[in-house]
Amino acid sequence: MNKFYVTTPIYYANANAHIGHAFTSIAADVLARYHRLLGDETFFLTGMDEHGAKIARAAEAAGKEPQEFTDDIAKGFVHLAKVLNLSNDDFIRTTDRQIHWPGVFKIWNAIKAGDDLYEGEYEGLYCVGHEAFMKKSDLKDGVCPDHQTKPEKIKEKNYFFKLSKYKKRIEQLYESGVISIKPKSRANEVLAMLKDSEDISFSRPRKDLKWGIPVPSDENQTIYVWADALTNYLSAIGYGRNGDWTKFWPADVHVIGKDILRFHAIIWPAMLLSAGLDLPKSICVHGFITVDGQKMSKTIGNVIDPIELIKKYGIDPVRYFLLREIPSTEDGDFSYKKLEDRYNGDLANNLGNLVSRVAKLIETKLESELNFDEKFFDKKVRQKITKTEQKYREAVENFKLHEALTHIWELFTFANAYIDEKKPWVDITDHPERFLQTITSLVAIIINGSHWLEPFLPETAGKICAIFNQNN
Ligand code: ME8
Repeated sequence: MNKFYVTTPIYYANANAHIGHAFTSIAADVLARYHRLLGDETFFLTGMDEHGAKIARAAEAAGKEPQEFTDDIAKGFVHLAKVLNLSNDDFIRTTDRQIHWPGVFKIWNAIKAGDDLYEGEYEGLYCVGHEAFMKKSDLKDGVCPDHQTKPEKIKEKNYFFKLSKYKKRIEQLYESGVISIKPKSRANEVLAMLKDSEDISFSRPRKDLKWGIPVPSDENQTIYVWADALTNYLSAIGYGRNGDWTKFWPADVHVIGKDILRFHAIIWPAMLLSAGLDLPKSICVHGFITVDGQKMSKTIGNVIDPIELIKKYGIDPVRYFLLREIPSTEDGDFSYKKLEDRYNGDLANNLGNLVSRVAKLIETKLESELNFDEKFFDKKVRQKITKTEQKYREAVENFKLHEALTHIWELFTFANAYIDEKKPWVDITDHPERFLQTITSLVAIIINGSHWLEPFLPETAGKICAIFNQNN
């Protein structure tokens, strides 16, 4: 049996989730469910990134202790996972001292033992929003273009990680495709970013960053975001604790947004190489969602709360909209109008009508049992189903989830047209064999289509299977 391990980023516990987070999680859920359908032993991980100055400040602003604050935010994300109908097997939190911290200590020590950490003095411009140092050239008019804040000048003692030692090997990973990045165009971005990559600061003074994991054997330093956050992918499956973490490691897919490509495609592989661990097999990178053409922001007041959206439209219409309307690897736009158009056009008119037309024909006109024997099958339909499955699988495996849905819907459109063309009700008395063939072919389309739909719209697929007495 194959194994399949898929992850989402761990989300910052500084604010509640928005549809961007929901999109990443749903996309990863599709991959997990798809691999379960194939029979692979699957592990799907999501969770929270809870340390750092940004979170400590958000807690302070809310008048709470950081742990209490992150507990509340994490509760919201756990609830969202349920509402999104995610099939995650685990939910990791970086504040978990039993589950996460031992893994972080272990990777830190492994990197140190490989002589890849050294003490140095860091002087630079620090953006709290990014939790990262920035170059002057990254700024626009002296402020961070993403957060519109002036970075702080910082001079401090840090441990540094010898990232530059791994540049050549990382370059080869992408040139030879050892780690496959989807879409491929992002690999070129990684190679360009790699050219500017230098050793990175791997810890911060404890006095400036109290809300974090202490460096083993140096209580004056706190482990910085890289070793703390990225290690979640290992700690969750048992790295640093007892247990067979190699059962699922290496990750088969890290699903991420384009904003954290450098962390996952350069820093993470370098850490793993240094610690002598296997590398993830692929990284699927999606774009960003805008709202009515604008960046989502609290200041503009256009942040879309997925829970509210689902309350209004139901889970599957929201999953469908995000997975069909937003091209998986590019930026896409959310609007209520687009969501409603997709809902009415694709779900209600196309799929909804198909299911009710065929169910009604069976209920009112079919007197014999359905028989899926080849002779009751229209060859044209058989070919259409096979071709659709091939295109669907290729699309999912290339992280083109919107295309996979397009292929399924083409099949449903075909089926609706097939009913119009065959007019099965005309055949009931004079050509019962032909009637049976048409109905069998239509039911086969619906059953196959809803089977492939399960990873995308589990609730809808389940309902359709129940109507046609099939187990999904
Ligand atoms: O970066 N459209 O956490 P984060 C689509 N903790 N996706 C979006 C989005 C948008 N407008 N905005 C956010 C962090 N995302 C770190 C990650 S991983 C070891 C550490 C999604 O809460 C997208 O997946 O800022 C992006 O990569 C992620 O949320 C960033 O989440």
